[in-house]
Amino acid sequence: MAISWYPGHMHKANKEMAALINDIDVVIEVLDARMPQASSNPLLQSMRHGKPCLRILNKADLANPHITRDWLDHFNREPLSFAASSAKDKRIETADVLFLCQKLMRKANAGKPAPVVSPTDNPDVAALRAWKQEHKKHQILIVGIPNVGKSSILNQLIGKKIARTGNEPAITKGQQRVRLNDHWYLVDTPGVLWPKLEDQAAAYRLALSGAIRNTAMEFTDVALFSAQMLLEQFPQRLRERYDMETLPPTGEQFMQALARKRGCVRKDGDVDWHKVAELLIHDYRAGRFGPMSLERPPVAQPTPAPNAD
Ligand SMILES: Nc1nc2c(ncn2[C@@H]2O[C@H](COP(=O)(O)OP(=O)(O)OP(=O)(O)O)[C@@H](O)[C@H]2O)c(=O)[nH]1
Ligand SMILES: [Mg+2]
Repeated sequence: MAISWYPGHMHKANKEMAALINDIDVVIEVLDARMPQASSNPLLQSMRHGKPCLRILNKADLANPHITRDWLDHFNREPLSFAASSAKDKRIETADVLFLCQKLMRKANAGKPAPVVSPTDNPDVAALRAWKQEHKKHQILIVGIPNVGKSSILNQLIGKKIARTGNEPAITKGQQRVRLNDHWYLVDTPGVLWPKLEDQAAAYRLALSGAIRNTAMEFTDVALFSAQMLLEQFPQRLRERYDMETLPPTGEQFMQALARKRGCVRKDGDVDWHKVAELLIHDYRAGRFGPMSLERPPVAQPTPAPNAD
């Protein structure tokens, strides 16, 4: 079954973000460190209107730290973009976020022409304008897919639990603007996806991560996809987690073997597919296979030598 989840509240949230973007200084896009590609919203690039962007690769405790480092390098190579990671046990610091946001704003303003001061300008008015510019309140918009940890990051940056968080998608229902200090405001937003999830393999990874509401996906399909992927890419982790010396060759056979091993069987002896699917998916979400990155960044192209063909 194809995965698609774009309810009305996401359409509304996307429209509200687009309406606010002109008043925003920096966008923080929160990505899932295990799958930065699948969790990156393609609509955001056009919606950003060239605003600088800080990517926070969150849930880094669940990802392979070496691969997360490669992703950070990848995003740091983009124009007007910085990236940092954050994890349950090693949260990103407010001072670091503000430092990166200020740096991004300076970069963004560097290309802009200086305001023209007319010789007839009243010096008081000019001074007031300069003062206002200097003391302007800056706004950071926090965006990202559902359940990726946006509100947790907002709470961390503010230093208290202001935004509701929870381990299911669509906890945040509307925009919330919060004062961080005299100069900065943060705007938390509801998690959004986009109307058509073209890359269905990526959509299945999102479903596995917990970004798609349970009622919008078939648990068994997601588990079969995941079992096949884990068999191909992480067989040793499966062997260790489920204490299986040899692994069946296909995802379906693996799920059947796991069901029998863990008692996910109906009274009539048939496999309880929903129960065993839940077992595998919850084990992944809880990080019980150990830190695991499902995507790698594209290989960086070497910068050509000045006189290269
Ligand atoms: N392992 C781990 N879990 C995290 C991390 N950050 C947040 N979480 C958990 O992820 C779940 C979702 O967090 P939220 O902050 O509510 O996510 P959100 O992006 O605001 O979600 P929506 O508002 O529903 O879009 C919660 O159970 C958090 O405890 C992290 O760095 N590591
Ligand atoms: Mg939230």
